[in-house]
Amino acid sequence: MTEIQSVHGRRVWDSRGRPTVETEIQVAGGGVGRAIAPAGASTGSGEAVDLRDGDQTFGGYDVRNALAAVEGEIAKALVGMDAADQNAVDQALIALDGTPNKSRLGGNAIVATSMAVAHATAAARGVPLWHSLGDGTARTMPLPEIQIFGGGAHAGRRVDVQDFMVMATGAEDYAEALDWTARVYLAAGKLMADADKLQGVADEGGYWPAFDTNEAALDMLVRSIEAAGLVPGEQVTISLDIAASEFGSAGRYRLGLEGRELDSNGLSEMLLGWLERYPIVSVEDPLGEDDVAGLIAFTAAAGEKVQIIGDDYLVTNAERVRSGIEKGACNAVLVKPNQAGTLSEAKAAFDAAMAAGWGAVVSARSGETEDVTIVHLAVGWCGTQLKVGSFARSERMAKWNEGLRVAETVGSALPPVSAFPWGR
Ligand code: 2PG
Ligand code: MG
Repeated sequence: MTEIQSVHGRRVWDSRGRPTVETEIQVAGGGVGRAIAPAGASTGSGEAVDLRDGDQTFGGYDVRNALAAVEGEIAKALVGMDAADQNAVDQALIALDGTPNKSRLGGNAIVATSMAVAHATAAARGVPLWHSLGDGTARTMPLPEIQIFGGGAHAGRRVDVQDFMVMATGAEDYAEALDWTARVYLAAGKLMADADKLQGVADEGGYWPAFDTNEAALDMLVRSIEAAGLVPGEQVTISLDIAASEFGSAGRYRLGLEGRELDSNGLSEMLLGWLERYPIVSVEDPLGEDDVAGLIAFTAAAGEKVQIIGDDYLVTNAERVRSGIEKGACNAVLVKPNQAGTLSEAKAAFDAAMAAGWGAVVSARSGETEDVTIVHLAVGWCGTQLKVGSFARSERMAKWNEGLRVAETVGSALPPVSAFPWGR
């Protein structure tokens, strides 16, 4: 019923207007699944690498070689395999590529194929993907983490911090979390317009950060929550992705906005000060991917009360997650399937975190499409958090809206606060 019959690669376009890879798989019995590779801008050095043509076409971002890999080598290896055996398919993809970072066939070719296989299996079974992945055991929806201001590499480095986000931690359910976030997003837009700072949006749909300091963005975020008629710190909390690898390495950090340089301790102190002054419950990549000592020190100082997410440092890699757990660096992992390259590897990183009582946040990339696979992963794996970007632009809204559809079957309830690292 689920024997792979055909594998087809298609060139489609992402939210930055760049080419990307869509794979379509057909299995015996007629089930068809397709998935599209997303793309990061602030990538960790340990991620699976996309295969880009690197020639004159589309700034070197074209994917004809990756598509040729899907239609050629990958199709040849996968036709005849059982799509329902995701692990066997993923192992075949890993072996076929043969490199540690999937650079030969391309992380983009491999992740689109790996996800398409899961979709084809679900289609053959006649159930939604979340159900097919988790045997339908999901009973809660993940808590949305939603960007209000974009920054860093997603906004021409206008401010240093990459994502200023909110989480409707006091919301009754998933639907209410979206309602509250919509109110905050609208209120932020109005405040930006009133302050003559409304200049459009950044890569993930958050408002363009026309601020003089990083703190000014935090102040405006708190005011936006209040202006939406919600209580900061009780109903709606703040979550930041510092993405520190983008402005520092070897323990030296250059805050472009303020024109000053900080060492690892200095950056930590600045962030710990923010934790005192603002209702922040989650901080991603507070220090650079190579600053493990800094991550350990920051986790020791703040890990009891806030979630500390490793993105560039852990790159959705189970071994790295286990090493982070051992060292006490971070207490949560960001799970991006294309950082790992295959669904099985992403799931292994997710499982390693959950087994240790860590948080796990299933995440989109800054370059996205209408593909909604990550919503199904978060629900099907019984994940507790989902990060998709802002509350605008349809590559983001497609995912929040898919969550509303899934919630009609799963129920809209959110996980209890004890499920989160900041709630224990
Ligand atoms: C991140 C992501 C999403 P990118 O850093 O967490 O915000 O960005 O996809 O550019 O790596
Ligand atoms: Mg990040």
